[in-house]
This record gives sequence, C-alpha cells and structure tokens, in this order.
Amino acid sequence: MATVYIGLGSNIAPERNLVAAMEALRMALRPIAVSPVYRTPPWGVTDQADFLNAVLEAETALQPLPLLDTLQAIEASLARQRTRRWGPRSIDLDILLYGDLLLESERLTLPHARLHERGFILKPLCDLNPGLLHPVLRKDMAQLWAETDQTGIIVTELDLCPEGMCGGAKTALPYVN
Ligand code: A4P
Ligand code: MG
Repeated sequence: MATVYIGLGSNIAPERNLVAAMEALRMALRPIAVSPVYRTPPWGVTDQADFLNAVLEAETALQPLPLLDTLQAIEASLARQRTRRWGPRSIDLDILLYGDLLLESERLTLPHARLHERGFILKPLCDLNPGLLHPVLRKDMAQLWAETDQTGIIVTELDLCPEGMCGGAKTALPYVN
C-alpha cells in the first residue's frame, strides 16, 4: 500500500465536478482525509474563471501508472476535454506525491513538477500534513507554503467528505496561518 496525495481542480461547474470526482475517487482508492476546498485565482493562464481546489490523502495498492490511468478515466467520465494547456477544465486530477517515490517518465513525473510553486496545492497539503517532506527539496509543506504567493486563496464551505464517507482513519484539521 502506498500513501498518495491527489490534487483536484476545476473551473467549469466546479462544485458539481469536485463532488463527482471525489465520489469516483472514493470507489477507486482508500481515502484517509480530504482537505477543505479553496477558491483560487487561475495560475498560468490568467484570463479564465477562478478554480476550486482540494487535495485527497489516500492509500492505494495501485502502482503509479495504473493510478494515473484510473485518474484519467475519472477525468474522461467527467467530460474533461484537453483544449489548451493550463486552460479551463471540468476536472483535473494530479498525483502530487506517491509516498517518497521519485519518477521521471514520459507520462508521469513524481512528485508533481509544479507542486512546490503553487499555493492552491500547498495550502490543502498543509491542512492534511504540514510536516510532510517534499522528497526532492527536503522542505516540509508548511515551509513551502510559507515561501509561496498566498494571494487570493480563500477557503469555501464546500465539504467533499460528508461524515463517515471518507474512511475516517483520521480527520483533517484546518491548518491555521
Ligand atoms: N503528468 C505528468 N506528471 C503527472 C502527475 N504527477 N499527475 C502528465 C498527473 N499527470 C501527470 O496533463 C498533461 C499530462 O501530464 C498528462 O497526460 C500526464 O501524462 P493534463 O491534465 O492533460 O493537462 P494540463 O493539466 O493542462 O497540464 P498540466 O501541465 O498538468 O497542468 P497543471 O500543472 O495540472 O495545471 N490554477 C488554479 N488556481 N488551480 C488549478 O487547479 N490548474 C492548472 C493546470 C492551471 N492553473 C490552475 C490550476
Ligand atoms: Mg493535470
């Protein structure tokens, strides 16, 4: 079993798509905890709607590439269309971390190549596990978050983990600045 962190992002019908993606992820993985959902300004391509972002911590017996296949199948089932890079999307599911694994292949880079520069990933990762070490940079998520642009990242009321539906091995506590 590996502990993995999956990033969820959407800026097309984001509430509906995040809820639907989490439902599918709950079937495919063994959820441990889910972060709060954040409203975040678009990164990369800025002339598009705000995103909703969250992170799921889970256990899985899937190896990295079968896990990526599973995430891409869920994206496809939610009508994800790849139009332009970093452009609007119904759902984006990224493997942020797969245990301590380092991997650089055509289809998959682990940890996620841009994890450490993105507040919309680091904030929910901090909520789940602030002491989690980035296996390449050897800094924990709290340090990386402190070093990142935190502008406009706002917590929402959306709850992706209604009580008792996420495995319940531990509860995510909101990380306070
Ligand atoms: N790939 C490589 N490594 C991974 C990984 N660790 N996890 C490959 C998932 N996929 C990985 O991704 C392109 C290819 O990356 C995949 O086919 C896979 O083989 P994609 O989802 O098809 O395309 P993309 O998401 O547009 O490109 P990219 O470079 O993955 O974009 P990002 O980095 O995911 O950024 N702003 C806010 N506020 N919130 C967001 O969630 N998301 C993006 C997308 C841009 N701006 C955003 C947000
Ligand atoms: Mg992606």
